Amino acid sequence: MILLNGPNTPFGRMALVTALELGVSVENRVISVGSAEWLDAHNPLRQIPTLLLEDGDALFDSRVICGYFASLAPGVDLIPTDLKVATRWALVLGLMEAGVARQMERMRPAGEQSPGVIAGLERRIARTLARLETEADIICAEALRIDRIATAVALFYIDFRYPHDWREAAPRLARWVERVGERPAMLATQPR
Ligand SMILES: N[C@@H](CCC(=O)N[C@@H](CS)C(=O)NCC(=O)O)C(=O)O
Repeated sequence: MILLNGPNTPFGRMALVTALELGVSVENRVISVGSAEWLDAHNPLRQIPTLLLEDGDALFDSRVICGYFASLAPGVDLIPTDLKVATRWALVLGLMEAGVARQMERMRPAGEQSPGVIAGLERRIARTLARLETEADIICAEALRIDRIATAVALFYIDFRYPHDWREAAPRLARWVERVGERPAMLATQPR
């Protein structure tokens, strides 16, 4: 199977880290999604990540892909049926979305950017980081779980696209993510 991915999408990185951590064999193919008209036939949203299966079917979005990878490694409780974990995962996906949306806004021509939109997204990011820090006791552990993988990927994406000193306000997350960043799956998937 082929994971259609980008060079620095947090959603795609989360999916790839999940596969690597679970030992699921997948070909990671980095594409230019903006010009990939051929992708529409597999995913009309023309978004990455999209997973192409051997039988020609396509799976998206990143949550579904992670769920599929988890189904291939039943010995690991990667996505427990715990609504608190599911909600934390949704929160972290929202953090990724806010980071991506901020980046998209900043890539618009200078005169077309909205400082108000950017400031609103930065406030959303700050609120989310503050909430995650209050849950650090639950997040900052070694056992493989989807909310932890997603949190680590999201924090590194914030560093990559919105470098600022979030660590002072979230010291426990900051210490934990340094350790997680040394895992082979994280080192192998660093944004370019
Ligand atoms: N909800 C989707 C979001 C995926 C997404 O936003 N992907 C971005 C890259 S970070 C993308 O494909 N952007 C291209 C576009 O939307 O035109 C998921 O979780 O996979």
